[in-house]
Amino acid sequence: MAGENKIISPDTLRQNRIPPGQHLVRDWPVLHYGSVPHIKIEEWTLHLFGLVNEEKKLNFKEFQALPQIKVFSDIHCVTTWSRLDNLWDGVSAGTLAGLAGLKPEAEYVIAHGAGGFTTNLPLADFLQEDVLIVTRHDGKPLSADHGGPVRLVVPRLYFWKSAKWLNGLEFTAEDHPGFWERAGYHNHGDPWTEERYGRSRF
Ligand SMILES: Nc1nc2c(c(=O)[nH]1)N[C@H]1C(S)=C(S)[C@@H](COP(=O)(O)O)O[C@H]1N2
Ligand SMILES: [Mo]
Repeated sequence: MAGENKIISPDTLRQNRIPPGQHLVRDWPVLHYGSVPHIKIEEWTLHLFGLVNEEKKLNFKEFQALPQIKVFSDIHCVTTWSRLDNLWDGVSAGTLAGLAGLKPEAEYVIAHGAGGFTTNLPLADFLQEDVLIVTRHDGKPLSADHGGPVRLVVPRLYFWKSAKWLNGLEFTAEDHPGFWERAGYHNHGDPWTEERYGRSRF
């Protein structure tokens, strides 16, 4: 799937790119809990911690010095809108995992966003080649509304897994359901099998 340094998310190659129960939008809705934090680039850091060989805290300059790639992907929000044809720039999840070095016990990733937001995913989903820690969308710096300066993008899961205002990636042996997962969303969130809501609440 890799071109030069552009990854085509495999879901964009499906004959029908709209998962069941979703509809297409052309704009890009803004959705999150709470207010938008305005994070200065000079103050932003990304903490790689938990079950790693070498804990790291990267500033924006160090982050930008890592190999940059592009990912072409679709967005599927659990509130039923889908947005196709997004081009993202950033650093691959695998590059960051490799930088810190994962301990063999690591099975899950907890993505941390500003203000205490978390979302959880299995390491296997995080390490897919189209998972990106993003600084730009369609050629422009990511706006604060959409999670800038840096957010996570996990194209193959519902968009709530794509933590905005990302400031930490924690590698764990056990699963720790995050903010929306504890609020009733599904623990995994595959849009193709409609893993929308958790069994406990709905
Ligand atoms: N930090 C943080 N990230 C978050 C959320 C949030 O509440 N806080 N909401 C998630 C949800 S539910 C969605 S649908 C997407 C929306 O991203 P967008 O506003 O760029 O469309 O962000 C996700 N990431
Ligand atoms: Mo959402």
